[in-house]
Amino acid sequence: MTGRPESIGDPFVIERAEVLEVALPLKEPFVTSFGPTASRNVVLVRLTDADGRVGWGEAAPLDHPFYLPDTVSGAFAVMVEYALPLCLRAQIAHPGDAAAAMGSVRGNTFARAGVEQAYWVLEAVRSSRRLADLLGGGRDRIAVGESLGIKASIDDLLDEAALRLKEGYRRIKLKIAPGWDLDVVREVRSAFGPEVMLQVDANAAYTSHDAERLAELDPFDLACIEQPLEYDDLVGHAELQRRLDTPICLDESLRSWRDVRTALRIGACRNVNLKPGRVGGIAESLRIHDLCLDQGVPLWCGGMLESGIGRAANIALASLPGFDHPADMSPAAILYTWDLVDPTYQVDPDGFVDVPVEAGLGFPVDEERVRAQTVRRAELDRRGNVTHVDERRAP
Ligand code: OSB
Ligand code: MG
Repeated sequence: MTGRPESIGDPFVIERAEVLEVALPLKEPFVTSFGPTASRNVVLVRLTDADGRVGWGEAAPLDHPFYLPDTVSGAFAVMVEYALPLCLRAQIAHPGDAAAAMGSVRGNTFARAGVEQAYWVLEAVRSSRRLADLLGGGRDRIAVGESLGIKASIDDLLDEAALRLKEGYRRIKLKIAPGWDLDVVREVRSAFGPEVMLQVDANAAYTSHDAERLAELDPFDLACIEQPLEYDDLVGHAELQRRLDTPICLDESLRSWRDVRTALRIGACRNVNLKPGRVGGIAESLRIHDLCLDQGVPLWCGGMLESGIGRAANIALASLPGFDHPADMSPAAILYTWDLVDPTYQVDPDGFVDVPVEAGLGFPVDEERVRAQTVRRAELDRRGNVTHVDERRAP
């Protein structure tokens, strides 16, 4: 069990908190069953303590409310108006205390996770430890797969899958939707053979009436089918799982430890995608990790197309022993023209990403780029009062 990681124990003295909405230009739109994600902004938190040490966090909901209700604008507002003031006005000696201080906030998991990450990183900086060590992670590298969006043609998809497999990626995940499912899976399976680890992600594009069609995926030996039904339909997933051999993996439906416990108890899934942002942060993620490890449930770290700042938390988390399937962790080289950390991480020819050896976040933040790409910024003082807001819709 992971337990509560120890801290150095002194209360944090935060002098200044900044919230920055930063534009990250995607190389090409990421297309899922809910449509294309063409623009991608993230919300960063930058905490400065009384000794000038800095902790970064990232909230990475999508810009639009088509994946979950959370949006970039909503996260920005909740962080400035509630999440940060609650933390700044509380006694926080351990990052877990930040999660507790925000306990009265319902939903808004991405906003809470972004603020909480900044405290974890600050704790890692002030104790000169690697973020992974702070969380109890043991591995020095993590296995990664790619999540492939819906493409213009099956040939385009086969080309990209071939490229990633050649580059060493250890698993391929295909986005599916009605009309882009059985044929696509059949072609990919026959092109790359039975050895390739393959799974699909529907992003809630099906209904319980599609059970028969989804059962036709069973012969393709998929590692899982991710989130076939609506985000708020645990019972529907439990009924569907009874009709499928393929394990259902839940993503959107799992927004807390309690959700995961319920889902496992009623048989709504047999596989768990854990994204720290989606469940409200790292402290909640550690509890979910322990639950899955305890129950022997396959667990893997999902992604939200984060910048390297958010990905750093995912990498540290995925170094824990319960993560037994490859993570969605495509590097900036695939998704973006550049990253907000420099240097960023790469995937080695065996399909692994190194867990950074440096203390703190583990990657140097490119502050100049962050400032240049900032479209909206707010600043709070040590009492949680907003002292500055500015908006600049340039990038
Ligand atoms: O459903 O897992 C998802 C990206 C944005 C929103 C939701 C999802 C995804 C991905 C990409 O599949 C995973 C990644 O960050 O590489
Ligand atoms: Mg998903």
